[in-house]
Amino acid sequence: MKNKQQNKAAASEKDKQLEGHSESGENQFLTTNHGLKINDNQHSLKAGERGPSLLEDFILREKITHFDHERIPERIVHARGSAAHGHFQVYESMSKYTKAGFLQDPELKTPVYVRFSTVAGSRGSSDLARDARGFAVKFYTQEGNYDLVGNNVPVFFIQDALKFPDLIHAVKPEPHNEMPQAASAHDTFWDFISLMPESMHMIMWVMSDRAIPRSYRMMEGFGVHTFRFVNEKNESHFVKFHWKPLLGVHSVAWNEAQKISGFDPDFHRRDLWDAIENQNYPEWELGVQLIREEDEHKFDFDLLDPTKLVPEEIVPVIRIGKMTLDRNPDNFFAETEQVAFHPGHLVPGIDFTNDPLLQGRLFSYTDTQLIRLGGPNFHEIPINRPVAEVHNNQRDGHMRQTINKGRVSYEPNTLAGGCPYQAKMEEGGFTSYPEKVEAKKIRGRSRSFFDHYSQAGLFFRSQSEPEKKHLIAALSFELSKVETVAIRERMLLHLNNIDKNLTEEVARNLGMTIPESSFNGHLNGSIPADETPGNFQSIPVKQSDTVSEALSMANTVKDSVAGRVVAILIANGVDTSSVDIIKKALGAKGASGKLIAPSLGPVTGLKDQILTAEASFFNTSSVLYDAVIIPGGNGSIKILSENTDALHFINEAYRHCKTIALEGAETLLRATYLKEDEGVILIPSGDITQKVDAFIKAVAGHRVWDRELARKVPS
Ligand code: HDE
Repeated sequence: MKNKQQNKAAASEKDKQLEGHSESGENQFLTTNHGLKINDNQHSLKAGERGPSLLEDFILREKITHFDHERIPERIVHARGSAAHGHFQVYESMSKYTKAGFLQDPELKTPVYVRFSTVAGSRGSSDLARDARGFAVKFYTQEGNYDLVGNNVPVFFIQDALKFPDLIHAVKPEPHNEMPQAASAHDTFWDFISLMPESMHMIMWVMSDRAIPRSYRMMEGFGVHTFRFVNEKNESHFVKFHWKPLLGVHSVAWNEAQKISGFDPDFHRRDLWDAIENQNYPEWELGVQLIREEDEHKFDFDLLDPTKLVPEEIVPVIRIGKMTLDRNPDNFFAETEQVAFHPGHLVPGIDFTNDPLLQGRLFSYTDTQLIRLGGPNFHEIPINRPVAEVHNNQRDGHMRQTINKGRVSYEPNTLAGGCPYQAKMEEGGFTSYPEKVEAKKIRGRSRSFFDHYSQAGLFFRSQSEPEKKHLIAALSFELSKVETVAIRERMLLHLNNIDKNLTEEVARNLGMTIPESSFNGHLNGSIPADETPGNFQSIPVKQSDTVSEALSMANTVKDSVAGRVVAILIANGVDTSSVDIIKKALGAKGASGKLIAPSLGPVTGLKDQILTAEASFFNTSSVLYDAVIIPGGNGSIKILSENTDALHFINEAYRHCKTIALEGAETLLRATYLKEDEGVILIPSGDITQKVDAFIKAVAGHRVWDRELARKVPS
């Protein structure tokens, strides 16, 4: 009962804060920003109809000035993003491990705002760039905001925050000509990477299909760093956070990604928006890997090293709760652009570790908001405001919203009865975990951070054959765009420490041979120069043949088509009852079918029933759909088999390993490149009712990637 009230209170408090201003109501006059009703919004004030404009025109000046200041600086990284509202609920109390209030009671619903993003591109760049994705969650808990600011990759490029500006400068468009946009396939990125052996594990992830997701809804999320859970008794466990999507983890093909960037650069944004509008609410389970304090040094890597993951086979992921996104934002700028995440937004029961990357982040995020959001009061912007009460003596500053009453803005005081006063630990006051630190000041890193290749190898070995092939193709693509041969050579040396076969294939694609290890320059993160030179020989390479099934998307969930979009190709003469059956069957499973015809507008079916084409071969492409189905009807099949755009559409879907079903369409089949496999479903005329479920089941499998191996289809 108490929690129902709390749920309502938190939700309605957040709603109140986000209550929008609507311009569509009745009896609303157009006004200036100061409330003056405007009589003419069409003409500026002039000295005569053909005369000069007057400086006196305060209405013109107000409107133009506001317009001139509409933009704020975009995020330095993660500029391109999309977000949604939702809530989180824990499955059962985690009190044994943490006292965090939002992880105690299964009845408590905590509002969340989640922003997904790419990293390198500008605000207007394509969603489908090859890149890691940001996965930032703001929990509006009753103890204050908690932000879990993670990525869809469990590791990072670098081990120390000091290298972050270098990494980002290297990946961003090159400074002399601002090219290429939202792409790592250029010299400066690979120059830097080739000198940073510690980045090799993350390189394996970003060259894998994880970096071209099918949808934000089908991505895993990771907290990356090791954090701490702290319970009421002040006992700590190390914790790694995971988000597991209930739709499974799926991606598109690289050739497809490049084309989607042209056909619909908003592909992921649209997908998230449409899914929520259609009530296919995306869901993730929050998973934790818990490690006892005394086990900290039992791994063959350092828990503080953000370039390492803890294999799920060693420490299982326990699913502790569920997050559901069920409301689109009302205003992109006010919410998604102005939301300010920060790994330092904590609640009692969660704490940091000494991961040197995390430690640097704790400085960066407030600093960046000061410039981006214009001052120290960004926490007062509705999307950033906690539902917990805020009382402190902070005052004034740019755009202050709160009108603090009274004359006291200091502590301790007697004039305000001592308020606001400090909270004891048992009253919910935050205290840092009293970790013992005894050390000399040093600029350096622990030797336990020096193994840069083992987990890169683990990742590669754990991939399925199609995934390995994609990764090799991605590396070949990226390195072929690098003009400086010495950079490519250095990369081949690194790859050779990861997997010989991988390196040979990439070298072959680049028309190169693997060089002898001869680099004697400075490699970051190798054993320090006073012990051995910083070159390839000084980096330990361990041999192993272990694999981790959790690292391959081949082992993901494949049981849902919710939110998937299927292309239904039709032309005059189509069997409209088949179309009807397909649409209903897809709709029943939360998927949708889009009617695509040689031209937009009416399509006359059998028995003269009229359908309306929602898209045509002029304005759409197979890359925007998850699967293709061609309903029967001799007239329609004949037209489509003679239409080169239709044939290209089907062939391309086949190339991208999609499921394709054809009803009574032997002529059409013969005109395409298709060969029968588990993803090519031939339906005898009139059998659509019996076969449509088999089609939907195949679509849930996402892609028939093995087609590439068996049929030698390029992806
Ligand atoms: Fe960030 N990062 N980051 N980062 N990061 C930002 O903060 C930074 C890192 C991540 O949707 C910035 O508000 C440093 C790791 C996400 O608004 C900035 C370092 C991970 C988002 C910043 C890192 C992330 C950001 C830019 C190395 C995965 C987008 C604008 C020490 C765990 C959040 C902003 C959103 C955003 C700094 C490394 C995730 C500049 C200095 C590792 C998801 O403050």
